[in-house]
Amino acid sequence: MMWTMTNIKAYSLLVLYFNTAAGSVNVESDTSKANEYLIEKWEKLYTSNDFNHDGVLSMDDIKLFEKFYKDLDYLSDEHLTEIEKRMDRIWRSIMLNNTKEITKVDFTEMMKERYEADKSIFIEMIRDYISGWCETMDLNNDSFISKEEFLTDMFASQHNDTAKDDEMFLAFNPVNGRIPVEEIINYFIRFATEKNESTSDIFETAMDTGA
Ligand SMILES: [Ca+2]
Ligand SMILES: [Ca+2]
Repeated sequence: MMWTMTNIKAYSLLVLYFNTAAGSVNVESDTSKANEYLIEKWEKLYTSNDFNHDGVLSMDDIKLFEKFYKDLDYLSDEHLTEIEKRMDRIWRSIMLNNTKEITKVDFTEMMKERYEADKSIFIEMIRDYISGWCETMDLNNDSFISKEEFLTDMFASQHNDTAKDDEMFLAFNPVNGRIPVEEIINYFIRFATEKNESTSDIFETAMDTGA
């Protein structure tokens, strides 16, 4: 059969159709690679979560965090059990990948694999992590983080430099002395997933300055 202009047009449309269809599939399961900047931020996350500074992430770190809340002496046993249950789950499944301890290299490799496998599942995992964290931090359960709640959490995380913690709190632009939980969640998701180095990042800055 001779190729007429109509055949060619129909063929082009067909190619266009399949390319678009393939394109939309790609958007749904974005498997693009992590870049160096993102991997560096995951390394910073690892280091800032090594609460007992022994160079490795393990359950010991989160137990130290939980102990701080226990020692506060004003939370009910019920509330403390909730915190412990929530933080143990997050730590075990998200940070330690259900192992006893994880090295920095293995941690970033795990994050890279999760990120590259499926962006939307990765984002949901990060949301689960930071939401759980905020629920613990929000002691009076009003969906806002007061300076007192923020500092309590920083101390529990062994970040005891009050001046730096203050600076980090102010970086969130608190309104009437409080930060909406939703804002912290969004900032953290950006920190853990944004590949573009040019956007300023509250969490990264804080980790760089050692808050
Ligand atoms: Ca540790
Ligand atoms: Ca609160």
